[in-house]
Amino acid sequence: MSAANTVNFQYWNKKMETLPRAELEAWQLDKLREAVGFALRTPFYRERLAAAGITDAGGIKTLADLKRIPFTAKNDLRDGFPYGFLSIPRDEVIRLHASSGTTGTPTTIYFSREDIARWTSFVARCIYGTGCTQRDVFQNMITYGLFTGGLGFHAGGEEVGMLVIPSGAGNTSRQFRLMQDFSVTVVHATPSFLLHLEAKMREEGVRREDLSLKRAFAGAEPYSEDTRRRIEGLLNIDVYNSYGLSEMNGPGVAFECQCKNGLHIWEDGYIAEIVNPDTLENVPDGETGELVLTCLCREATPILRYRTRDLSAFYTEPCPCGRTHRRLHRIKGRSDDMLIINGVNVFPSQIEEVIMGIKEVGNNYLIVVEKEGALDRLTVKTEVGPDIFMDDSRPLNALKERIRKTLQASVTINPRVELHESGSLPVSEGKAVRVRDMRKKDV
Ligand code: DLL
Repeated sequence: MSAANTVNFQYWNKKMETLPRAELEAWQLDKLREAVGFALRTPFYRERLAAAGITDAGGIKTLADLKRIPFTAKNDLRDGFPYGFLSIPRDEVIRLHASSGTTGTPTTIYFSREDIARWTSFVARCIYGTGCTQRDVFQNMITYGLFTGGLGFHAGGEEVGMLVIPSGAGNTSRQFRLMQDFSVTVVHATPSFLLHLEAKMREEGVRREDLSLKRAFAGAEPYSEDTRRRIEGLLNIDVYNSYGLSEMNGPGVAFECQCKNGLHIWEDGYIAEIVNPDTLENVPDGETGELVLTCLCREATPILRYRTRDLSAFYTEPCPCGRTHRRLHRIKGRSDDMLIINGVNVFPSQIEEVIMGIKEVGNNYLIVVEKEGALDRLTVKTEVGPDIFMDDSRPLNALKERIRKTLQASVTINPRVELHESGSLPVSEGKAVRVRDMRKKDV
């Protein structure tokens, strides 16, 4: 990556970001003991850890003892709703966040004042590491409220000293107005909202030369490298991948540096493992598996060895930026996202990778799976780009056929392809809903 030769890397906390591995691991051991100490105050972990022979924090002698700690799953957190995982007195808690809870009971995370300060400094580290400074004007176009993306980035942006505009998600006309009025240089949104914004820009006659945008942070949902390139090309900006989850505070868990090649996971705040989701054994470095995270930076709600369901792999070589914290590959999807279509395993991310690589395809798409007799039928609906005329059927049919063939070659399933006019497929303000699996009764 040429960035190493051309970029002046900036670090929010150079000492911690470039800490030699041995010191980083000594720090982790110390923090893991603290986390286990807090966990032992909750009935759930007291029971689970005792069953594993851990009755006090001193039971953790080396980092290898992590493997003795049982995994925690989303359902465990749900079962503990609302206060089962709270490990400090209630009146020392200053905030809660909760996951969307689209399927059943939400999971709630509590924060002490120190927890918020630590989380904020991790988000500031992410933001500053992309080259932002206090001269930047930052429009936070993501949902505020119980969702962690809004307040998490808001606080991180202020910590860096940027001028933060809490615009929230949605309402593209107002977003454009704010961007122009205040010469916004940095935005934060889901990648699907950035694509939607770009399509709306053309509709509303806003040109990218009218904007002062230089960078975007995009995350909270999976997206492909082609989608990143597409957004970068259309808006003429740098897009940085941002990963996090409510159970681990929210955003600020892993982030790309100026090299834009893998996400540094902040190992002074989190212990990351990648396991085989079936055997739960650690996979060799470089191999894909399920990311398991232990939170080292929160006292109010300790969570140990959390099964994220997110699929990723570690990079094996160090990053040219000099940070010692390992990098994760772009999240491929969630193990529970995988579609089985007539016996073939397909990740929605594979489909996105193909269609976003075809330049005539527009910025929005939808994957529909349904039953047709005994068989499953995959339909990929995509919008067309602005240069394609919907009333000229010959080039449309040729495009459709090209998409179908490329998809078939990639996922080995013959899909039905539908082309739709730009702006006609549904858009959601938060995380995009890209898959409709009609085979499931509750859809
Ligand atoms: O999405 C936190 C967040 C806010 C991250 C803003 C980044 C930016 P949850 O709502 O709990 O938290 O959803 C977490 O979203 O387990 C992944 O499946 C997915 N996800 C988040 N970031 C990425 C990403 C926030 N960059 C779940 N790439 C996670 C792929 C992502 N998937």
